[in-house]
Amino acid sequence: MLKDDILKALLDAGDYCSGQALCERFHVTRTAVWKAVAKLRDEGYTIEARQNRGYLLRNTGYLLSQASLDEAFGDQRFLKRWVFLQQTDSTNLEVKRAAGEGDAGPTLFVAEEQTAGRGRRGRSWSSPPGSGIWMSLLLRPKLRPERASMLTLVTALAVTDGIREATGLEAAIKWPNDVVVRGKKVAGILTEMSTDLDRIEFVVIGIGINVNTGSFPEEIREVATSLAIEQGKETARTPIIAAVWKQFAHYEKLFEENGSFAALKERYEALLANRGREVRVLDPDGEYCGVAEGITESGELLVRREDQSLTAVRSGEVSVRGIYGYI
Ligand code: BTX
Repeated sequence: MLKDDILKALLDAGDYCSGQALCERFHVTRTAVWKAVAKLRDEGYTIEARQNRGYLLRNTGYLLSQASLDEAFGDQRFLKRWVFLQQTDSTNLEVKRAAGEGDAGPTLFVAEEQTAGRGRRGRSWSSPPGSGIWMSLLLRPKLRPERASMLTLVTALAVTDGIREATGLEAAIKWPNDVVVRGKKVAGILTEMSTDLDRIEFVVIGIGINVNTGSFPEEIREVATSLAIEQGKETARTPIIAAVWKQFAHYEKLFEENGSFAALKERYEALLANRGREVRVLDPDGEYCGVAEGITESGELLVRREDQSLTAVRSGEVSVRGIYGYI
């Protein structure tokens, strides 16, 4: 196909390729070249076009592929399988389909683009190609269903430490399921589960990380950021993916061995952006304010209210938001 030939020519050139040279080389019109470039951009390739110079393929080292995942996961033992997809509706849905077909897990799906990326309570998650990490894990943990929500906390810890390890940025956790850098959301976690009577059939752990995103849709511009915006430079995604799952394997093992969050609590609280700050708890029975003091061993957020009483806020029951700014 013309687009594959053009991709190869741009990769080989490593520099600008004039549109005219591409036309002559492949015996096609300028419009055909332009259309092929548009298709490649749709697939997530960043291709710059400059008058008089032609086309330039950017960040070739930053592309995701099955081969780059194979290399990243070659010597780890936690994941049994990992699958790269150029495009999907949602990697959480990929996991559910795989689980329905009997996949034993742990299996990871990573997509370059999601057309129906989702957040909690039916909210949408912006997942354009070429810039982020959109991935979900299929896990069949031996946990009681009421403990499954703690996996969101384990994951937040893994994502935060993974980002810190891979980039050096001071990422922090906004309880329960966001990771923030300088008060803006850089990653989100969506944990879902399927139960069979009183047993977990499988858990889906979905993670979205904004890596090389340069700008966001209007409606999330105020709250969202990316690793590239915070670091002032673009970065390869596979080392971040590898760091997150390395951290996850470590923390999940500690969590499973203890059957509680006890061994993870200290590290979690050290990374907790809410800690010591005023928070507003949007409880369905009435909103209240307080200061977040930390978490309990079952993962609830401890909030000291104005009357000095201590309330343990359960995950999923409420949203917590700082009064000043987003955190
Ligand atoms: P959440 O419900 O906490 O956050 C969703 C909200 O975050 C949206 O309503 C919007 O305001 C904001 N938002 C949307 N897109 C972005 C973005 N790219 N960056 C920052 N803020 C954004 C958080 O839900 C859970 C998100 C999980 C996403 C992963 S991606 C892989 C997997 N597949 C899938 O469909 N979802 C998960």
